[in-house]
Amino acid sequence: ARTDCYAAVDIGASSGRVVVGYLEEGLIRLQEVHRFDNRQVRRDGHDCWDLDLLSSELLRGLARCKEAGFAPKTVGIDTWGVDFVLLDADDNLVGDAVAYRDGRTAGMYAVADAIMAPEELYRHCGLQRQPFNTIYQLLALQREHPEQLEAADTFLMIPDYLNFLLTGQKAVEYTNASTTGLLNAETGAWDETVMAAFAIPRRLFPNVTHAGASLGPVLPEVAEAIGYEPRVVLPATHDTGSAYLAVPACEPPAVFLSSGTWSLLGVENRSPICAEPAYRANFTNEGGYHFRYRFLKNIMGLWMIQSIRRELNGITYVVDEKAIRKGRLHQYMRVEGLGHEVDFPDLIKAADEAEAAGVIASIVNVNDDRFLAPDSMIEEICAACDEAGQPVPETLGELMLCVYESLARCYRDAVDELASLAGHGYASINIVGGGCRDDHLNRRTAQVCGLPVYAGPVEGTALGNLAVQMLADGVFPHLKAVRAAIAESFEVTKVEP
Ligand code: LFR
Repeated sequence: ARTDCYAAVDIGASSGRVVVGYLEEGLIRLQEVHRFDNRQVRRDGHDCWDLDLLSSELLRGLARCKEAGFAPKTVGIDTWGVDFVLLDADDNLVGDAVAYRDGRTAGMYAVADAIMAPEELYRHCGLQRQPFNTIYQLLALQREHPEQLEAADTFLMIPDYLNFLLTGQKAVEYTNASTTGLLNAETGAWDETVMAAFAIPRRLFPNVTHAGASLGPVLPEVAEAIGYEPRVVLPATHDTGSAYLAVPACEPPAVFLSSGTWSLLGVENRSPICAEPAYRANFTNEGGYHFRYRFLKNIMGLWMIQSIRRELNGITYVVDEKAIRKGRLHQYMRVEGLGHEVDFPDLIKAADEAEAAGVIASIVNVNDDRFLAPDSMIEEICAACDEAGQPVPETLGELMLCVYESLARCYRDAVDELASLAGHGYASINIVGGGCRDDHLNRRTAQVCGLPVYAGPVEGTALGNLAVQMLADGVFPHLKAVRAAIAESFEVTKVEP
């Protein structure tokens, strides 16, 4: 098997993949060896991640590398941010890995604001306000299950936990830790003032470790199961941190957009911006690789489109409860002539046709929390249109046009905010991630924002993950060199406004 290669395990809220990367004649080559659907399970009244599913798919994916002829030198794991597990002194899980879209944080803004004003918290942590930030999840846990916090010995985020399963080492990686709301934006260390104010026990939190660090070889039983013995290296374990690393930054100054379940729109800065205007615009300062900061905004993103697709196909995202009856929405939306499972191209086509037919899109505020985890995304969008006195979509095309136009306008507003915060305009939008394959969205983004869109690479997150492993192994001397190799190795499509 080929050994001069690296494996990126990239797990998003909707799907996970294992991608092997290696260098061939100076170009970076990728091979996807495993892909799976992620999902949540309902436990003890909450939507939770299925850790058994994640760990078994992780092992299966690593084993598939070998089956595909690779025995990667190192493995790096990235996932979505903010979510965590607690381990007791014997390393057993305490409680469930509650998922960030779960409703447990309802009411926690009020609890938190009574302790520390949100602008003060922002001055410390520089994190955009989102109901699911780890700090609000921990406040919810304090109220519902204080005994869990008492029984806990260690706080690990999801990728940290998977790394622990692979190596037995407990480390909390910096980029993902920066999504907790507990890390000081300036120092990059746990903010003890914030932790003390919110009575979050500092003892649970291992000191932060940085991307590029090695956690050593996988445990013998893991090596046995997968058929080789890689070392585990920390990439930017926050998927968005990895994705931003892979942005080729065509036509600067460029706005970056990592497009997946979320649309993460922003720029890369050398220092955090925690002042009042950034707070008001609700931009975040997330920690990036090698002391870079992602100054960005979360936009609801493809989640809305993924949810519509799942709903039309009668698939549930959360297993057990909240099941959506198959067929009901088909009829309601009068989707005709499909006769097969709805896939993304069908949804794009429906929007294209509605646009060509001159449909005027209804517009919703995609960043309204009502779209975070509605029982029915379709009904939620229709209700939002209705409440705003706009035509309620009656066909799939009208619905999709509404989502696309609303997303594109939200992008435009965020670009405008960025420009006014930075004091200068931007020349282009660089989109990476699965969403950059959506031609309708690319085109409308270019048109509505009035900027050229550069779309690609699609596997941005896995690439960014691999980039840090290659840097750690000395394949490239510095970040600039990897980025140049990425720009040269992957096709980027330009879409004119
Ligand atoms: C994207 C992402 C975002 C984060 C959200 C929740 O996958 O990591 O950056 O805000 O998921 O963790």
